[in-house]
Amino acid sequence: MKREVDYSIYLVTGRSLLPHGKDYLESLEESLQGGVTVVQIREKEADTREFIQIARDSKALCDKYNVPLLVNDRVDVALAVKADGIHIGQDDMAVAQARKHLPEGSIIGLTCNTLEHVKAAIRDDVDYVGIGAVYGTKTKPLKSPLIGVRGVGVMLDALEGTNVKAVGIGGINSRNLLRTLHGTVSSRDRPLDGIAVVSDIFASPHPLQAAKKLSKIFHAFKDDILSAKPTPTLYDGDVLMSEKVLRAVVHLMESVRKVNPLIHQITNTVVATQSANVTLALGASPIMATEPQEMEDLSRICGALLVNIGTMRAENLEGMQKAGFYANTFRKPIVFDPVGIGASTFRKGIVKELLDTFQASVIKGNGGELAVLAGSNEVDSKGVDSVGSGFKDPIAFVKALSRKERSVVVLTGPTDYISDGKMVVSIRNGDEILGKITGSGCILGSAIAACCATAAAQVSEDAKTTEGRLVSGDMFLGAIAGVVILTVAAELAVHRDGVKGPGTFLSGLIDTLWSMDSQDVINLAKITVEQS
Ligand code: 3NM
Ligand code: MG
Repeated sequence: MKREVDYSIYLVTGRSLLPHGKDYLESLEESLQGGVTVVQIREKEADTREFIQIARDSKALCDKYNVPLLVNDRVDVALAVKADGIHIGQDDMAVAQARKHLPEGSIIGLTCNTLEHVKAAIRDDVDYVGIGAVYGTKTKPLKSPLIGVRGVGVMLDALEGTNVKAVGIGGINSRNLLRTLHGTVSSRDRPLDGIAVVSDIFASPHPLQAAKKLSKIFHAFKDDILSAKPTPTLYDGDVLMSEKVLRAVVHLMESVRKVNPLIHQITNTVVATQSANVTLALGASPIMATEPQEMEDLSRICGALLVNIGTMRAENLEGMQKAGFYANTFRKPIVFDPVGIGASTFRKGIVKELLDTFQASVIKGNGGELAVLAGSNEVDSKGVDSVGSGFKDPIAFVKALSRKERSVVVLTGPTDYISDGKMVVSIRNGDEILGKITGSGCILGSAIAACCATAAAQVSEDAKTTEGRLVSGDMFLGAIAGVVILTVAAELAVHRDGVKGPGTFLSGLIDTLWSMDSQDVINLAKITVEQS
């Protein structure tokens, strides 16, 4: 009989990382008390006799806590101490060979750095794969490129329909764990079965607390994903009614003025002034800060973060990554605008780095941008603009991208499509003149961020107990409201006294956002819940 393994908190030992004065077995025992569920003994320096002694002592401790013990690389050591199994790397003994030597029912895990490795692991019928490295790590010299959270999801997709379990490894710690778990879920909703860590536990002077922290976050995430709670404000069961959406949008618009959220925006130099003015006109407050050193402080106090790569320079990357990292840490909504992602290899690389660092709540872009993000060549782009008529099936497209990125997705165009991965809402408002001012898409990002910040701020204390979530509040509603408010305002602004062309239109738009009321939105909004 094969032992049933709980892979959730998988500790890989690292004696060389122990803090000064901390004993190995003491540290191991504390980590077991803190909630480690499986232990792998990893010894890269020890000679065979020492390795066996360490493994034997570790096995006795693991038995005491009824936790399975695996040995890294060495079948002989595993046999000598009657370990529960073995963990092998791509350069170690072949899986089939290891299995031949080990007793029936032994657990076999394999390190996988690529999709090909994962496919081979399935053919070899291993019990679990260790997917890494997710992030950079100082604990092990890496021979293959970092996978990144989004790369892990692709590998988890490949495990669909198999019994092979998966843990992520490399640079995972309590600060990035929740974001890691959310970011690695596959497009078919398969999460990691566990996370493997060395330094977060072994380098800690308090391994019990370190393990406990990881375990708490892991289980909060698991509870949340299993409960699959519907988005709080918009749905009646599984049903979305456009009437209800409209009422929620109007209510949220009024709330922005009451809540007056602070919106941290790292945006491009072309639109920074008008983005700040639009934010103020909506009743929110902008702060346009870019210095990496102040990101932690700002994340604590802001209501939402907007990241826009329109005039991206390499030196802005650190600030954006820090801002996003802390926004996830403090559970603030993030609106991400991958402006002109298709224009250059540089921008494409930046987007990958950013989305591997933070989990966006809303991603917005035009057809060309979102096509590149999705890896589709259905829509072309020219610089920052989209070319041609768009997707054959925009509804299916936004829904699929939303599921893949696990973020609300806003596809802008003559009709705007918004999806939370479950439903799609389309908005048929706006005016052609929006295409005649620069950055109409960028200011839409500011409007969405203001609405998302307000939606998050309005969540009742009750709903905040969903600790497994990266943000509370209805980001789908926030995205819809931002689009409706800005596009309805554009329609009104065109007919405003004194508006004669693009220049006066921009001032007219800001004035309209400032003075617009609920009735305007109720009269003009064209919101459709798409049946897909
Ligand atoms: N294997 P930490 S990364 C043992 O990518 C190991 O296969 C990796 O250590 C892989 O949790 C790694 O301290 C080290 O980053 C993980
Ligand atoms: Mg190895």
